[in-house]
Amino acid sequence: MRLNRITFAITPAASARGLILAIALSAFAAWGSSLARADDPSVTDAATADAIKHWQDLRFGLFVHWGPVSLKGTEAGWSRGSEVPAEEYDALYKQFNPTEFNADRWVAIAKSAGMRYLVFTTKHHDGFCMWPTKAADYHIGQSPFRRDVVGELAAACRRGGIQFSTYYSIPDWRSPNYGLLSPGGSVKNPTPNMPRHFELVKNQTRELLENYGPLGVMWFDGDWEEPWTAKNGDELYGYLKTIQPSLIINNRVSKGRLSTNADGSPAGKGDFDTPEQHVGDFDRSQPWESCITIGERWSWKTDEKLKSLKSCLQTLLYTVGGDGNLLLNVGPMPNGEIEPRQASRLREMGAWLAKYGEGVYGSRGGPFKPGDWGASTCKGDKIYLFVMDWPGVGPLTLPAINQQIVGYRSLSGGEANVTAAPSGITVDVSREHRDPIATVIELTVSGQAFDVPPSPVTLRSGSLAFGRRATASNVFAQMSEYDASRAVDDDRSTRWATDDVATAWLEVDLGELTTIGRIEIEEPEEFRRVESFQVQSYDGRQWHVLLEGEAIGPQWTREVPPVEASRVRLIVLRSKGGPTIDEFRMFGSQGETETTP
Ligand code: FHN
Repeated sequence: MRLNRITFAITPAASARGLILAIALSAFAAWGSSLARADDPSVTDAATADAIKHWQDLRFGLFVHWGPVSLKGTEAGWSRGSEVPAEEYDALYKQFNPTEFNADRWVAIAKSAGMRYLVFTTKHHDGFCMWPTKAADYHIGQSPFRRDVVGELAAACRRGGIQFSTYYSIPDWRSPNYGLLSPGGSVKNPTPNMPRHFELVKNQTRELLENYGPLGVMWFDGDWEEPWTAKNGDELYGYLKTIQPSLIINNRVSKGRLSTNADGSPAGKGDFDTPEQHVGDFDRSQPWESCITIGERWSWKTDEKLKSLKSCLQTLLYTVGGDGNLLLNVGPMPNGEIEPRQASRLREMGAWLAKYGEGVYGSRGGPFKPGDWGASTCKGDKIYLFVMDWPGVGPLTLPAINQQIVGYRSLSGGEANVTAAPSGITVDVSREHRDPIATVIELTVSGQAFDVPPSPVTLRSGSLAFGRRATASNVFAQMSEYDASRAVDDDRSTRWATDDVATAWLEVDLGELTTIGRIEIEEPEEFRRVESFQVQSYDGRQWHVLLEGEAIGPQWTREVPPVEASRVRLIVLRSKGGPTIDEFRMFGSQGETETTP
């Protein structure tokens, strides 16, 4: 229990023994009252609820994956015993001396991005601790660097006024007690001792709270591994709340990343959901945070391919529009610096947010749900529209709402033109003032904007595949959020994704013979992997090759001589990594764009 600073008005006559006794009694009282508070579910829930509200208002945080593995430029944990022999990996700390590490500089970079909290990997699956833990013999204090990285970061965050949180991996593939070993948790430990591992987890997470707390979030990882049970997670959740009632704990303390399992059963404990490498679904009931990399990897890699400014900012806007937080990850270099390219991308984000980000912080998602059109947030009597795509030159049509629109203005330049009718709300800004990242329009309504019922906005592409039955040869981890239907939903914030396969197919059933004159395919900017593909059509008797291509990219469009087809499929013949497609669209001789509320 971290003791509050205890001060006494001490008369010269007070004896040292009396002072020690007074401090001890006061400390015991503080400890006892905190336990009492933590035992009282109403107070603990209130503490958690207040902490979650504050955390949600922060909206945007920096995730940092860093450790001695940065010397190899490979993934933390996962490369131990695969790209890097385990013995070599485990000795990396002996040469780890990041002389350019400066916690205040990291915090300054986070703040320049508009980030308001920071989550740091105190211990990843490789078991190395970035603080001088007393509970294990494998930590930063034994490296040439010796300094307490976690402690310096915690202090710098406090100085910088941003919330500090700790990532802690439950899996420890180096530990003789954990149930799974390297490479990548793929080897069963013949002599595990999970009760002892549980004690290590409790002792180390208590150290983090007592030495560096109060923390914002204890960010656990490792939910997918079977040696750890939901019962372990629930017990650990309760234990940590007795140490810091206001602590927020993510749902990876238990099993699963969403609050309900695929079969609808409730998942284990956790204060927020943790969708990874994608924007979570719109959800105002369960707090959630998407964790996403600024490049392709979590840890440092020399030739990392960074996402564009547009991709990073639109990811943030889609996330807050869904009522979620975004935790955007960087992997610092072995010398302790955040790579200048990544720092620059973050500063660019901050520059845009400084001008147009009013609706990002302290707001809630909706009422207009995210979609191809963009996203929206609300705060007080304001609705913020982040329009990312327009139906051609025309205005955007939004569903009518149950409140009056009493004012509007463009925050990103030009004049907004807004009209409201029972059929819907039309919103327009002249083309020259439409921001390529997002045109930001503020609506003022007659009541509390959060009370407007959420509704979808559909920017119909006119694709004949829209909503049609789609199937695929492979779906990532069999997860519905990545199934074939996500490639025909006219929603670029969703995608069909696959496991790490080199070939795959995606097929659309049009229901009846239909004339096809144009094909459009969209591959996510950050996952361009297809190297060779075909588009084939089925005329009721046999398949015909319609088109062939190599790279797809963000917008691949080809006209074809009109052909009759009842089914159309994309066959990926070669891909570096599992192919993933945002949209697979097909049109008659002319595709139209229209919006319908
Ligand atoms: O295996 C880890 C991975 O290295 C990274 O830390 C991510 C971040 O959320 N979590 C696990 C993969 O889901």
